Formats: sequence, C-alpha cells, structure tokens
Amino acid sequence: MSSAAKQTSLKDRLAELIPAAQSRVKEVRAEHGQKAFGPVLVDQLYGGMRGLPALIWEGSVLDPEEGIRFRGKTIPDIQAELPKAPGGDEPLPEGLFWLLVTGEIPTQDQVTALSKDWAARAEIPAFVEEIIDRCPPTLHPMSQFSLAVTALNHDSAFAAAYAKGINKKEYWGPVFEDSMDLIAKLPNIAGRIYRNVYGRGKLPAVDLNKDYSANLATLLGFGDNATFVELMRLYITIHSDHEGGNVSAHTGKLVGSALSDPFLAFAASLNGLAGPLHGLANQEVLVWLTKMQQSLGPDAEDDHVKEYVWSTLKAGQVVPGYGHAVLRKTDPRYVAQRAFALKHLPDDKLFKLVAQVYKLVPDILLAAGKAKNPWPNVDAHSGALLTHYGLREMQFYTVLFGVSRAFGVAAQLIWDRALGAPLERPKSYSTEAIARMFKDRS
Ligand code: CMX
Repeated sequence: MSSAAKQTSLKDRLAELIPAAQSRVKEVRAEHGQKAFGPVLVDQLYGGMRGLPALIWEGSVLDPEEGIRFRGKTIPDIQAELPKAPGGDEPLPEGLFWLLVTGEIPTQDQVTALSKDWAARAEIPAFVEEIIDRCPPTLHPMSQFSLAVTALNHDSAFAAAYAKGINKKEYWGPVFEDSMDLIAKLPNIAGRIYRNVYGRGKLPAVDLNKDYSANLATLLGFGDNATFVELMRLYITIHSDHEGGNVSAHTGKLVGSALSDPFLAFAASLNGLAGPLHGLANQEVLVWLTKMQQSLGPDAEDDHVKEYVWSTLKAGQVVPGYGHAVLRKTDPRYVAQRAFALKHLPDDKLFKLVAQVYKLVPDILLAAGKAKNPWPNVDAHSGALLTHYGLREMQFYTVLFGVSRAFGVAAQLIWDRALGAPLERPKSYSTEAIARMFKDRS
C-alpha cells in the first residue's frame, strides 16, 4: 500500500468499499437467494430462536467450538495484528473498529487519526450532562446510560438529514457520522455516571492526544495506571462484537431497521445488555463471588466452593458467567482475560477464586445435566480484573460492556444503511395457530 493510501480516512475507505460490497450482495442473492438453510422447527419458535438463521451481520461470526472471529480473525490474531499504543501490548480498539467496518487491518497512522477524531467529538451537550446529573444515584448506571444515549438523538445527523428528505442511497453517510459521534461520546457519559453515582469528583477533560481507552480510563479516574489503560484496550476490543443474534446486537439492528438513528438504536441495545442473562451477568458474577467469599471466607477449599455452587443451582438460580446460547467451549474472551490476569495479577485473591471456580463449575453443570455449555463466558472474568485495579462498583460493570458493544452495533448499522437493509418484520404465530396448522400433518 502506498503511503498516500495509508492516510485514507475511515469514511473515505468505506466510500471506496461500498460499491463492491453492494455488488457482492446482489451476486450472492442472485446465486443463492432461493436456497434453504433447512427446516424451521416449531421448537425454535418457542425456544428463543436458537440456531435459526435469520440475520445478516458483517463484522463477526461466532463458531460454537472456536468462538468469535472478527472479520475472519480470532482474538489471538487481532492481538498480534492490530496496532498498539507506544509501549503497549494490547490492541487499540480504534483498530478493531476499523477492522469491523472495512475488513482491513489499519495502519498506525489511521488508528491515531481515529483516536484524534473521537477525542474531538467527545463532548456531550450540556442538557445531556444535566440529565445524567439529575438522575438519583439509586438509578442503575445502565438506566442512566440508556437515558443519556437516547438524548443524544437530539443532534443526530441522520434524523436531520431524513427530515430534509435525504436520498436513501446516501443514508450511510450521516449514519456513519452519528456512529462516530456515538462511540466518541460514550466515555464522557460513562465517566460522568461513574463519578456522580460513586462520588468520585469532577470529570476531567478529554485529551486530544490520548487514545480512546486512555481517555476512558482517565475519565473514570484510573488514567494514571498504565496497566489499567491496557486492560481497557483489551476489554473494549474483546467485548465489541459477538455476531448479530445476541440481544444487544440484534436489538440495535432491529431498531435501526425502522430508520431510528444510531443513538436510538444503540440505546435499545443498552436496555437489552442490562439484562442479567446478557451483559448484566458481569455484575452478577461479582455479586455472586463476593457473597461466596463472605460465606466461605478467604482461601476456601474446593469442597466448600462446590457446595456453594450446588446451593446456587438448588435455589433455582443460574451460575452467572457460565453457559452460552451459542458457544460450546470456554469463551476465547474469557481466555484472553485469564491470560491478562496471569501476566499482571497472578497472585490476586479474587483472580484465584475465579480460577478455582473455572476448575470446579463445568463438572458441576455437567453433573446437573441441564446446561448445554458448562464453560465460562466473557462475563465470568471481567469483574475480577476491574476489582484488582480499584474499580469495585459492580453495578457499573455493564456500562463498560456497553461502551464496547457500541463498536460492533455501530459498524453494522453503517453497513445496514449502505446495503439498503429493509425494515425487519419476521412472522409470529399464536399457539392456537400452530396447533391448527399441524393438526392433520402428523
Ligand atoms: N447455570 C445454571 N443453569 C444453566 C446455566 C448456568 N450457568 N446455563 C444454562 N443453564 C440452564 C438453563 O437455565 C436451562 O434451564 P431450564 O431448562 O430450566 O430453562 C438449561 O440449562 C438449558 O439452557 P441452555 O440451552 O444451555 O442455555 P440457553 O441458551 O437457554 O441460555 C444463557 C444461555 C447464557 C442465558 C445461560 O447459559 C445462562 O443463564 N447463563 C448464566 C448467565 C450468563 O452468564 N449470561 C451471560 C452470557 C454472555 C453474555 O451475553 O454476556
């Protein structure tokens, strides 16, 4: 690639890529449009649509055994290939966003340009600051987050362009601008919520010369800790995207399909992420581990931990952080966080408990005989890492997941509008309609 080409902005590169991608979709539809994936079972309608092929999602694909690939690349691939901060080991999330949007690995200069662009867009309107400031500290941080992101719709470039009658071929341009604004403003929103709710003082300004994660860490009050900044780089990168069917990703795509702008669409994603079976599981894991520590004391023996896990199951509760609707192996996002812990905090007590639970829970879930996947997911590990660096407020954890998830949802919203994705409108049936339909077919 020539040095001139290396300076191409993300938007320019996207504009270059869109015509070929549109032709590719036409080709694929012409060749395969009438082919079937296989039967749809009534059980899938009742069973949360597990395995039902229903969505196009360009940024990532999830293999049950292998885990996530972002544009074909595994987590170890992106750790090796994406640009890093000077002196850093973890990939910069800026590069991951470039990869999700273009399918290409950006240069260091392109990533630096994105850091600067996002820092320049980071300020949030005064009325959004007021909305956050007026929230009672007892309102869950995720509800505050969703309120603030919804309110950003006030300045949506897409909503304004649509009101003026923009040609549908041009939708992707203002959706791109809104997506960039959305991602850029999340650290200020997250930082403000954190400081308000937990009395952590005034919010500093975003530094135009720092990368996204360094600014996020500073806004939260942990910017002086270089390892925490590295953790944020890893955290934002690996939580960003997990193909399209999970609740937050699918909700964002669904709401975006009504041509709701990216702020409205992503606020809907956040409301889904706030559920305990999805993103809130990272909070639930820490609540569960903390209660276990309180009940068993430090350095609990394996047998006592096992008993505690069984008591959770016998109480009709799930073991948070374990199981997955698609994955059937240990989540590579868990593996990446475990590797970070082994490198930076091998002697941390909570990490040791997380590792002990990892050793014991899968066999218990297998013995209990219900969960299809007894292995840990991403949420089983993240809280222990945050706690180590002093970010101990568990109710805040899902907000960080939300900052990251914006990357994946925004990338798809841009492509949905570039590829002319229509309004989503699947067919639903009542139980009586199904009973009637299959009455004479047995
Ligand atoms: N602990 C106890 N029981 C579990 C379990 C767990 N960790 N995981 C699954 N099961 C149970 C289910 O509740 C279900 O029970 P019922 O038949 O009584 O309803 C049964 O095993 C079969 O479930 P499954 O097909 O294996 O899992 P699903 O696809 O229905 O659900 C998930 C997936 C993630 C909701 C589930 O594994 C779970 O509740 N895990 C704990 C919560 C969690 O960690 N969520 C985070 C997921 C990652 C993320 O999105 O952030």
